[in-house]
Amino acid sequence: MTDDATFQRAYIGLGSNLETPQRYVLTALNELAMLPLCRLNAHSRLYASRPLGPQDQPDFINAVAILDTRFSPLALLDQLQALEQRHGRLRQRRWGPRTLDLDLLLYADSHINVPRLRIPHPEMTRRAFVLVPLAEVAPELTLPDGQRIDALARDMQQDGLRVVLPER
Ligand code: ROI
Repeated sequence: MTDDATFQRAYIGLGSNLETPQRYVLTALNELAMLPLCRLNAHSRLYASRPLGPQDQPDFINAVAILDTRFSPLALLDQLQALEQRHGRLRQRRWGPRTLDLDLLLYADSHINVPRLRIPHPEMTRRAFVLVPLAEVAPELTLPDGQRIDALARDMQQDGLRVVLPER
């Protein structure tokens, strides 16, 4: 028996659209890899996406990471929020531009609904910039309600979503 048994699989959505968004996302991936009690299992390529919400803001860079963790969901959320703060998370208005967003999308097969945290992330199935990178790293994944991620991603309007890193 290895201690792997205590790791739970979490999926994290990353997003940034201020200053140097590719750098923010790449740095955040490195920092996820260095979190205590966690192992960065995989991450998607980096995608550029048109902003959902107000259009008078720059395009976003989005990616998804698979993080195996021994933190509880709320302890992991604390870690992600501390990481956002360390990046001087700038967020002037709701649905406006931000330097770094880290969304806890899924945690094992958990359903969580507390004021600080809802899992699965309530918006994830409506967002191509989440579903497409998620299907890239976890094509076999199903949501706790049985929906397949690859099918959801395929059925999604992917307008404006394009891979920017690695360059081809
Ligand atoms: N739009 C895109 N394309 N990507 C995001 O990560 C993102 N994040 C947000 C809002 C402002 C809703 N729009 C977004 O928080």
